[in-house]
Amino acid sequence: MDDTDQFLLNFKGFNFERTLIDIDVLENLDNFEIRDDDVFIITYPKSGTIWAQQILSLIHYEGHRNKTENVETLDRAPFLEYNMRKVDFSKMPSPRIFSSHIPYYLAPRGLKNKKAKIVYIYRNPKDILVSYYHFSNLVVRLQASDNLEQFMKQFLDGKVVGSRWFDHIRGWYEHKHDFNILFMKYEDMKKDLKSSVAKLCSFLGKELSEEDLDTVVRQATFQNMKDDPQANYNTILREEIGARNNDGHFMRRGTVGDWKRHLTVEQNERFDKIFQRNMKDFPLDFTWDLSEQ
Ligand code: PPS
Repeated sequence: MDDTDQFLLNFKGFNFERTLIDIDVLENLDNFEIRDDDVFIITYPKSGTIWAQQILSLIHYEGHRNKTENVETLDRAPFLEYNMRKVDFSKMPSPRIFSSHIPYYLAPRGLKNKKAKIVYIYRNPKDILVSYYHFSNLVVRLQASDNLEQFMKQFLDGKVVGSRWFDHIRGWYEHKHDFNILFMKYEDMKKDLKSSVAKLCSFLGKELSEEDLDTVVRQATFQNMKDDPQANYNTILREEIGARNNDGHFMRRGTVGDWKRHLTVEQNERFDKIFQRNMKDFPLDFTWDLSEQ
């Protein structure tokens, strides 16, 4: 048995986290009943999932915006495949928000009638690599690595939860016509959160006043989310997921270009070559550093 097998469960060619996954859930994904007003946040891990959970919760729920309700974003936008709290999805009020890392080919069939909406958040893969490296060393359910080099090899080979980043984004993008999907770039959200929230509202068909829009933006900044127990995942990490130390957080740095502090020149060049090979002619562009723009 490969070391990674202890942490990963491969289902139809895609790696899931072994201890959190329920094989019955995976086998029934195709038939999962979709409502027309469902919204799915789909991401490759470490691309801004919990950020999107917070933004969509703030857009949809007045009680989240004005803090009159104390509900964690994990409960507002539970994971479809990692239903840790065993929520009965059929009892969730509409519009339901789900989060998921699944590849396009495991998406419930009902999403293909293009009524329910998908928000796909993507991020430059070097920052994902660095974020994922720290996260894997933090979370007991993921395989720790001795150094970034070791993790980079696993990441590029797809021996991680979410499999190969290249396949995930390519798959969703190349099948975008099968779904009602909006692609949002993490770095654009970072650069201009207000415009990004406005774009999301327009896609979701949700009209917010200027004041509400500002409230969403304020509560979705990195620092405010980091301090917000409903959004920062600190309790979930320590009490449900399990952490190897007390220092790490889901809300780690939240920046663009952190990879420059971690990758050696050689690692960066190797990454670039593999990126070019896999993403040649891919239409979406990536932002590697905000100062470059
Ligand atoms: S997971 O485990 O897949 O659900 O992780 P995910 O939420 O997709 O990604 C975590 C990274 O997103 C960053 N994050 C943010 N960045 C900017 N602004 C806000 N508000 C925000 N919220 C979360 C988080 O810090 C992780 O990135 P890194 O680079 O590790 O800091």
